[in-house]
Amino acid sequence: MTIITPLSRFITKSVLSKEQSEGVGAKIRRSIGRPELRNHDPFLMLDEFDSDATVGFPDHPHRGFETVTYMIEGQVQHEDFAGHKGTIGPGDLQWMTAGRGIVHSEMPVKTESRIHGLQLWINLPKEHKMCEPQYQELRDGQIPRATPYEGVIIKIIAGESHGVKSQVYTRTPTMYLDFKMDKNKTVTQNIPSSFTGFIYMLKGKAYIGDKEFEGEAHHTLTFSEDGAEMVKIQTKDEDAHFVFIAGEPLKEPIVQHGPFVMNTTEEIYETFVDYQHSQNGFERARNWRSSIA
Ligand code: FJE
Ligand code: FE
Repeated sequence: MTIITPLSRFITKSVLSKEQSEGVGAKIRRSIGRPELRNHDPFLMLDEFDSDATVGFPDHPHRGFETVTYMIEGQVQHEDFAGHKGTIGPGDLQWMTAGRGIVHSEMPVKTESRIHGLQLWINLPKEHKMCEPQYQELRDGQIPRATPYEGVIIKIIAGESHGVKSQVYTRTPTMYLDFKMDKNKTVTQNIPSSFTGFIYMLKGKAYIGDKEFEGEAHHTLTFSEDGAEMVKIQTKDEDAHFVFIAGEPLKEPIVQHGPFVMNTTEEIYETFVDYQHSQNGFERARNWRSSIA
């Protein structure tokens, strides 16, 4: 018997993200997490935010997962209940492991006319859900690039591409790549056979897989789960900008209540109690108010 492995993953679904409101007046396009894209283990949510600077995400908690903020344009300030504070500018990355608990505020720098970026929520495996919070912060210039061909630039936010590796530590094995392709280019991207993944298009058009499935801006294109270890991506008469995100599914039960993501309803209940009583990781939430919101 011969088993024929397809050359490239193919696209199983293409879903448009329409604009909606989140936080305080922020305009977002939800990719992963919207009704048609609910179960994408290990990913919980992907939002493309694109707003003016009058809006934001004031003081709110997280537990049990990671938030990965990647700026495209403009600047977002953040401040947490432990005094960790900073600004994320164009091309910069903030990889925040909330672990047992973070309360923070994410607000645009008020002098900016536009804030545009992506926030990805990655679930944590059971053994890491209650870990100490950690930040991995990289400026645009510190994120490595691969240029496999002229006119193809890949920023390696997490994982590996064309021999270039990211130093970001991923508790949930994750690849996060930012592709900028000129028109009429072809590139292949390796992907571990067990990973689930998708492309989120930011600009232009790309053709994915051997069947050349067309992807346009604000669409999420999910990969087949057939074990193929490569994705073929082409551009034709337009340049393209997209992110390629893939990860090892955790295959653990998920109980999510807004910004808390645990394995059981019991753990979610304990989280409410911990947050309410400022304990078990939320000690510093007591009477804390951010200075930026
Ligand atoms: C959150 C609603 C929210 N997408 N994109 C409920 F809006 C948020 C939240 C964000 C967020 C923040 C940034 Cl900087 C970018 C985002 C949702 O903060 F955490 C809950 N629970
Ligand atoms: Fe947050």
